[in-house]
Amino acid sequence: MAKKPLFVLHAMLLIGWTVAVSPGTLAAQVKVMKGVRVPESIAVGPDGRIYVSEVGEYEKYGDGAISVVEGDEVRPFATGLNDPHGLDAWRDHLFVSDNRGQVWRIDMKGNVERLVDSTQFPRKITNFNDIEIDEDGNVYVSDSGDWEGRGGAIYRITQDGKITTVLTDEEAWQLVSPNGLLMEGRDTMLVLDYTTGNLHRLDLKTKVFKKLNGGFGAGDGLARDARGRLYVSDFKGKLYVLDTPEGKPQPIEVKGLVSAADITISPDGRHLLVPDWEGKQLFFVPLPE
Ligand SMILES: [Ca+2]
Ligand SMILES: [Ca+2]
Repeated sequence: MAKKPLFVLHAMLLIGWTVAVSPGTLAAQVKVMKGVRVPESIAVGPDGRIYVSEVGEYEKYGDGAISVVEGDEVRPFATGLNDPHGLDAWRDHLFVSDNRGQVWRIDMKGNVERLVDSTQFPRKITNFNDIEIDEDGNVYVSDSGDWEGRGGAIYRITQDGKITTVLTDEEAWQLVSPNGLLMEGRDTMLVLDYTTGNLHRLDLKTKVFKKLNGGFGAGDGLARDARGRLYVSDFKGKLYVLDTPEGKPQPIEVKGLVSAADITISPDGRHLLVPDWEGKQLFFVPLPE
């Protein structure tokens, strides 16, 4: 009887070792959902389900949607949007920044209401990108600018549609193409830049804008897990994990990932959800140990 358990243990260790080092086996652990209509952002809704913004054809109005992941399918939930980008939830609504210059508020029945439109902003709108919402329901939107180094801005929008300019490229020259936004407590926010690949911390009270890290290529999305680790996506198809915003970025290799857009953590807290814009697919990547 003594020998058999020893043999079983040995076999289990071998299997464990194989799983841990074989790239093929690791790739199989990453779940992929294909046939998504140009996904940009992914978020967990007020009901705990996974929602994704689908741009459809870029620069085409009316064909964008927010869809919901149900089992192995991605089904339309709210339609008639333009080029929906950043997606986030607050209380019982989803909020979407639309690249064509709108911010949409969507209830849990899929009814779409326009919170604000481009004409209401104090500056010319160029490319609305990410969205982030603080605990009071203030909606922050990044405008990534005209892709030629001008027009970058971050705005704050209240739940009744009042708009405040938080920071512009005229106030901080390092704000070139702000994309991913992530709150850090009440008064500071992380800002990831698409053109420079730099990560900054913005003090929302003093407007101090400080570089923390860099080298993130076409920086797109930011996410934080329950352990406080930071995840950064590069639209050129790379993912990184950092223990702190100032820490050393560790790459996460995902086979077949083409362009990683705006990421989030899954409802079970165990996966990084990655919309792949050019690959038209969603990746469920297990978090590192
Ligand atoms: Ca579209
Ligand atoms: Ca984005």
